[in-house]
Amino acid sequence: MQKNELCRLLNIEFPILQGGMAWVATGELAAAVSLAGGLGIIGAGQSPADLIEREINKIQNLTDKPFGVNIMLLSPYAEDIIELVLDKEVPIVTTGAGNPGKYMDNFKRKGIKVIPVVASVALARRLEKQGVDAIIAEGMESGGHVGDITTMVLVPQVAQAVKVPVIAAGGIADGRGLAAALALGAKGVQMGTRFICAEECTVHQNYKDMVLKAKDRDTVITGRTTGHPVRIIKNKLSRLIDQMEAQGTTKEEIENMGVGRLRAVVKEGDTAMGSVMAGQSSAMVETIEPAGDIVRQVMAQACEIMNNHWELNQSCCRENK
Ligand code: TUI
Repeated sequence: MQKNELCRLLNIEFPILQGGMAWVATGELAAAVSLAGGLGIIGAGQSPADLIEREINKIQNLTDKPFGVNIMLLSPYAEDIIELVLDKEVPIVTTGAGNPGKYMDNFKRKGIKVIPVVASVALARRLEKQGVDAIIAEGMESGGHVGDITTMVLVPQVAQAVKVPVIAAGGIADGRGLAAALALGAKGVQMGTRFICAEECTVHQNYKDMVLKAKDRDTVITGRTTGHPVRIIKNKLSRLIDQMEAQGTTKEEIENMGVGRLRAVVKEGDTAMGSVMAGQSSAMVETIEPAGDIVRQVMAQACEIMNNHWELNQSCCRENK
């Protein structure tokens, strides 16, 4: 396949980004994705800069290919991470859970490509004016912190509203999702949940097993009352938070309930009281395989789907001429 606009912008072979999931997206995972021709992204989450520096060192020792770091803007360490990516010559930054506008000049001065995640058309428009290089439009099917619009509805609207390339995220786990995203006007996809089950992903096996087992209705959005809704796989923690919300427990108490819970499932495999962040596409993840195989399969399946529509495409074009 020829490179498209997004591949040229990021200097990658395939328009497939791996989500920069906190604690989950390590240097090993990101390296495997970048080596296969996609874009691997390290998730800085709420970790201090010294931990993320180690992950950047890992990927820089494993490959010369482009990679990214995701900066979670609600993190108390966000500014330290920004210093770090400026210092380490990280080529691409994605941002989540906020507006990276005030840091744009610093990134641009270093030639860093900036790709914010948005969950609304309004923010996409604002950020394009501030000079971002591309935009990830993330639907509420995603895992972790989510907005309230589905991918199917958000992506075409963002693609119409901005000129920079749009990357679709949320609910995409295979080539069918990539083909659909391209049809909606995106130039590529970002997948998180599918890569939790990559061989190179170092999370606890219990976390991977929970994603593999999940069916269509097994995720839920928790913490709506806090203003930071988070999609996780249903478990004891999600039921407890539901109860607290129903009883009118304060926002602070509910937020405190979540502290350290993602780390607990990633490191200790606590699937009962851990925050098992994963998207609705968990139901479509069935195997653990190398990240490179995932990238190649997704690409091959999307190409096959697009080719299969060749006849239909020809007949429509004739009829509509
Ligand atoms: O950021 C994510 N996913 C995340 S962050 C995370 S850690 C966390 N834990 C508890 C509470 C909050 C975060 C786990 N998963 N995805 C990108 C994303 N960004 N999704 C939605 C947004 C978003 C939402 C509102 C971006 C900007 C925004 O508005 C900013 C503004 O100023 O208008």
